[in-house]
Amino acid sequence: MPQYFPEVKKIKYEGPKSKNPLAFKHYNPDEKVMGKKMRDHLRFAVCYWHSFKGMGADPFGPGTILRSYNQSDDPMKVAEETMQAAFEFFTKLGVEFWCFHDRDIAPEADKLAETNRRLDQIVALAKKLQNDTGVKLLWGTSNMFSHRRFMAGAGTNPSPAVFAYAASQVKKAMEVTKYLGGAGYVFWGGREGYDTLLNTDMGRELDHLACLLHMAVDYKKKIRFGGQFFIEPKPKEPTKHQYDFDAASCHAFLQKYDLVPHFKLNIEANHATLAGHTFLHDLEYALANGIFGSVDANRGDPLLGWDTDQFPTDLYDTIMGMYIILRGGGFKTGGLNFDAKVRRQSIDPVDLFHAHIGGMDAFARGLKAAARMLKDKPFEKFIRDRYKGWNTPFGKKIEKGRATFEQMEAYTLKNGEPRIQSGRQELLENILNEYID
Ligand code: XUL
Ligand code: CO
Repeated sequence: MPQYFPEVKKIKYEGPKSKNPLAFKHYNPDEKVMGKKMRDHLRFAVCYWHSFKGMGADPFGPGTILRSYNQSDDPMKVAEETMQAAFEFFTKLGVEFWCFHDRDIAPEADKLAETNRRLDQIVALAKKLQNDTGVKLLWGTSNMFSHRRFMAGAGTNPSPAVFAYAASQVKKAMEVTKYLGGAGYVFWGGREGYDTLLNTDMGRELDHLACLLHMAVDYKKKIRFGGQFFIEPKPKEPTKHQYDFDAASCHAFLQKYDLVPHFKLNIEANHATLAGHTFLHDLEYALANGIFGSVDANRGDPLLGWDTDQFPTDLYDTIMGMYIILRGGGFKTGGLNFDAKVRRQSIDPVDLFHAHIGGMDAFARGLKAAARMLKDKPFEKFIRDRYKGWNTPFGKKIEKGRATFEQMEAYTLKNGEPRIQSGRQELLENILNEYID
């Protein structure tokens, strides 16, 4: 079998003192943290679209990256060689999981039947490579945003014929995800939004999106696919406004259409920042509402207003992200999928390794620091104390919904001006810094 990354051997853990750029300094897969192996806490996945199909194109120019596995004129040969290269990469990097869109792994043909046949052919190869290597599928998904038929959306398209095409595509993508043993299936509404309200019936589009998701729920039962369904919030790009704007608007949508029991959220860091939140805000919202599921790990650039999908290296985000995730009980079916791409100037295959090693080490450091914080509980103690007034009979009565305005007035008239307390933000930020290493 040809080697696509001959210059790189299996990446090993060498510890924090190592200067080897092709070694982990912090991610030691079998080391236990809070009684569980790091690999089982972090559940790292490589995404196929950026790492194996993204060649560095941007709105101002075509790709800059050339790979030995995409040189053939035969698109099916390219698909096969790319899949071989991807599994060589997963194995050398030592990740447990991968993720894909249907159209990343096999090229679309003119007719759906032929497209599905091509997909089956490549999925058979993926299944073999999964069996040979032990690498598993974290989630599959369907690309319903690249082809021109989806220019006005998939589930929210004004045409029921396009809706039907989208549903057929989800049906097939769910079948192959099940066949590959996927732990989940993601819905990211790439063009489920609008460019102008002047041509859009928002209420009707939302109803249609819910119809598509209900059909998926029914089909999941029918084919006995046991994986978790995820919705991935994103506020805009490619459309001006996307309906799955952020964790809170996805939650409202799921509640309105009785879909909460069937979906969790796949929170992507750069999508949360595009929504004007932080990654941590959307994680916390999802956990507080019992809908956290998985993470698309990346970061944006504060000076660029779009989805730059950079590899995550910010330790504040990885520490606080892991702290929130661990407080919620950790990943169950989800994981940390690197929905991230190397920069346009990072044209060498080795750059793909540097990028993933950096992201994995950043989350490993986050995990270890979060575990130390969970042991000491400096913030929990402070927060518990801050809200302790609610544990008194007076506070409990309000929380249980048994209090009235008249009682609030009587209490205030009797007790006068409330005693207020410092929020201690500076102290808490100093404490957080102490956990960085
Ligand atoms: C796009 C994005 C997608 C989803 C899967 O911004 O994040 O790649 O993760 O469709
Ligand atoms: Co994503």
